[in-house]
Amino acid sequence: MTITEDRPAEAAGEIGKARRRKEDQRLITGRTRWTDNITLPGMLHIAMVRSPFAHANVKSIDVEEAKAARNVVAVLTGKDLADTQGANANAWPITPDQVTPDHLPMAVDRIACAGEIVACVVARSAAEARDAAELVDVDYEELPAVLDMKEAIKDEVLAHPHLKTNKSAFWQLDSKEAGTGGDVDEAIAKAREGGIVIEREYRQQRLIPAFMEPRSVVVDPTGEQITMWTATQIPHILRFLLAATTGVAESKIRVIAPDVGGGFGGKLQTTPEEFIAFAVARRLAKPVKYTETRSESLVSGHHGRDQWQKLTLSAEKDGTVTGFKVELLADLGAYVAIMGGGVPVLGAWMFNSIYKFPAYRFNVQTILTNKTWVDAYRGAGRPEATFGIERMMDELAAELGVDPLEVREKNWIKHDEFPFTTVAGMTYDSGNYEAATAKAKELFGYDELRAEQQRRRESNDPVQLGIGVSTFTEMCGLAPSRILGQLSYGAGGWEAASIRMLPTGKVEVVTGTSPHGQGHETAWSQIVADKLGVPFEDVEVLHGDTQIAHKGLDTYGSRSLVVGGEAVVRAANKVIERAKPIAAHLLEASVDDLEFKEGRFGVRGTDKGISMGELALASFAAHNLPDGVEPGLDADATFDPDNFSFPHGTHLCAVEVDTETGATTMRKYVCVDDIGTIINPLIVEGQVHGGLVQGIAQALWEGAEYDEQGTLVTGSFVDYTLPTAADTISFVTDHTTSPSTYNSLGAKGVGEAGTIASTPAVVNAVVDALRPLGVEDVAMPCTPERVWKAINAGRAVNPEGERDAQAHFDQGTANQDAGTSGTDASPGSSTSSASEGSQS
Ligand code: MCN
Repeated sequence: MTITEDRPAEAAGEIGKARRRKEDQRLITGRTRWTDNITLPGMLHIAMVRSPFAHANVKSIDVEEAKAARNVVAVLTGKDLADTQGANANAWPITPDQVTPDHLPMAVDRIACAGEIVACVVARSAAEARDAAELVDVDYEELPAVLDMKEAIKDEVLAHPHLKTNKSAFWQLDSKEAGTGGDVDEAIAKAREGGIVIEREYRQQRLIPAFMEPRSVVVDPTGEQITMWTATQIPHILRFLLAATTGVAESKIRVIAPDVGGGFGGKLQTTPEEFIAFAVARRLAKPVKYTETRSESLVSGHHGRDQWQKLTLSAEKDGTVTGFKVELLADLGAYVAIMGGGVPVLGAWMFNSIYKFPAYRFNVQTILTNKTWVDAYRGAGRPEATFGIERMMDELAAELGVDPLEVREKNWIKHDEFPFTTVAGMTYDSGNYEAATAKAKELFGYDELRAEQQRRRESNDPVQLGIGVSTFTEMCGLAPSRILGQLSYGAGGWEAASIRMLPTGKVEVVTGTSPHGQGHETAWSQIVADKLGVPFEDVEVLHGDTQIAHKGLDTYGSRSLVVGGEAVVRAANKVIERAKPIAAHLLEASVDDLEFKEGRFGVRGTDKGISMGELALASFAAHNLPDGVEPGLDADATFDPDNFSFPHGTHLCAVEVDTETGATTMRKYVCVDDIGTIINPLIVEGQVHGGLVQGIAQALWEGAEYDEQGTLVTGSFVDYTLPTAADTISFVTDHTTSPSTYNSLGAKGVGEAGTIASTPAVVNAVVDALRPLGVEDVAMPCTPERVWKAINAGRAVNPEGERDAQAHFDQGTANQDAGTSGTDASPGSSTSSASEGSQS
């Protein structure tokens, strides 16, 4: 069953209808304008000269040969652009004393990571610019680079010597100090006496957002304004930061995000390339274009995740959790990017997840290294947290020898306990973990698969079955603004919408959100058609242009529907309110006698009525309006929610692990998500599918790796294992519905849910398959090599497992470098495992 199958194609209203996305026609057929398709008269092309070194002084740059190359117009260095290039800003300093290195778009005298830009060539064609970039001769003095965050924390080798430290910020949330729970140290100490303490260390490997459309920017400085087209998620934030850091008046900058081919957080950034293109266009007074190659994208677009998690969970012997301590090291890379240290901090409110933990502490030390900067990647902080807690709940279940769902159920918030304020201080409005789990178990065939697993274990089947569980929640739609302010977050959490009623009865919706694959044009049309009773086809949605949608906070953090969609609802309600006195006047009735239904004001008890379309024309003509009523029905609204939205769900995954080769094959994946009211089930299903693939990819395939010199060795798709449709299986998706109380739609976000939930489900499944062989963990990505090594290492520490596996393995190949270890696992004792793969 899928979400779309159990919903009528024609829902009663527009909300809930599985509409095909109206934007897809142009997106899929390519009849649209991507930034790289834009060609302006006299346009010049930029190629970047990037450092091959991770850390170096720039002693000199010889540009003469490049300048003399055919059709080269200019070669510019950081010194040339010094006064005009602006700066890459960190918009979320997580502490007042955060150490934040200056981040110039183009380095002037020192570079701090490979791929950093030291010069650019401007030529009449992109090919000529690239060729000439090869001729720029940079004399580097290589400096020692620090690449591993556990080394960096020692401050022996410095990523930025003048800062005297690699430690950027330390941030903590403690339930005892916050008054939201007890003392976690006490809880752990007590459990060491007579309960259970589980200690684990997990690695969130570095990932690279790999959107379909590489980043591209065109800048035209020749008009009254400087216009920038760019493949971004954040045109409004970008315009603000361009203005704030270059001194150009905001009113003189127009940023347009045309159709954007994916972002996944990777385009939630003000990039050096955008600033450089802006500065070069201004300097040469000519339109310019820069489009990155895929290799440039992988090395210099921001990366995601990259954390070490040290987790300590205490419980009573019956499995009731008494405390949870989270200590993170987060590698920020060379600079503190726009969200920077805020990404791991987002996990602070989510590590406790759906559980009623009485005591909790979260802290994170953010660290600077000589690698590409790290920032938001689908889920941003919440996948990491979900992974940590869901892996720990499995470890607790293993310790107790009970089913992983049993220990979760013992600890989760029951459906009649909402609203519930968690130990991290968040108030969850609604949810039903029991219902989602029951539905998921049924769709999965949980008991049958467990029985099959048992059979395979008993028969020593070389292909073992693993079942992974992830009962997750997340918070999306960052809000309200005043709380974000208290957290020093640089922006608000509101969103804006305008509805323009055109004289013909057609409707234009202007939204501050900036979709890049999420289908807002369709969903917002459905909302407006539903609220105003106008045909879906009559609604046009305008977005992503600061001149048209002058107010907005863009698209990230699964905020668009719950904040921006609700702003659309509020604007629609205002349109109805504006139309009401005009309708009453024209119908010669009292406002109190009117009712609005299906796009028509009717007079109760009569057949008299007037449609929205007729009112739009009447208010435009303004020939017969009531006294004091202004012409037009247009309305603006902004919405600043009182709280986040808290989607949740139960994801179940079955994998088959070939214990002879280490290969993992997905067998079945079922997810039941609860995202409250669904606007468009087809879009939601697409969002869930895409999200799942990204989360599964972290578990099984993807990982950025650097060599000892700080060169990204996964710098192309040959080495960076991005999955394709062929790598995945058909997912079974379904839902339960616990409406949100924080917006009138009752909706919760979905854009990141699949990614957040799926990674631990898959790793839990892999470990579950191998646990009888003594395996307690496999470092991500769980490649065949790592799984194979883990089996061998597991066998080495678990004689029973060794006996079980005897038939299949050669004892002589046991390898301890497997990202796994197991120790005493008897109840009442501490257990610990550290997992580290070969990644730095
Ligand atoms: N929706 C719905 N009913 C709900 C929830 C959502 O019909 N209860 C619909 C919305 O109307 C919207 C879509 O689902 O059309 C996603 O909504 P939402 O959860 O509000 O997420 P955003 O629109 O804010 O999108 C951001 C989110 C994030 S943070 C990442 S990362 C991500 C994602 O969306 N990147 C994407 N999905 C992506 N999809 C594509 N194709 N490309 C990306 O780069």
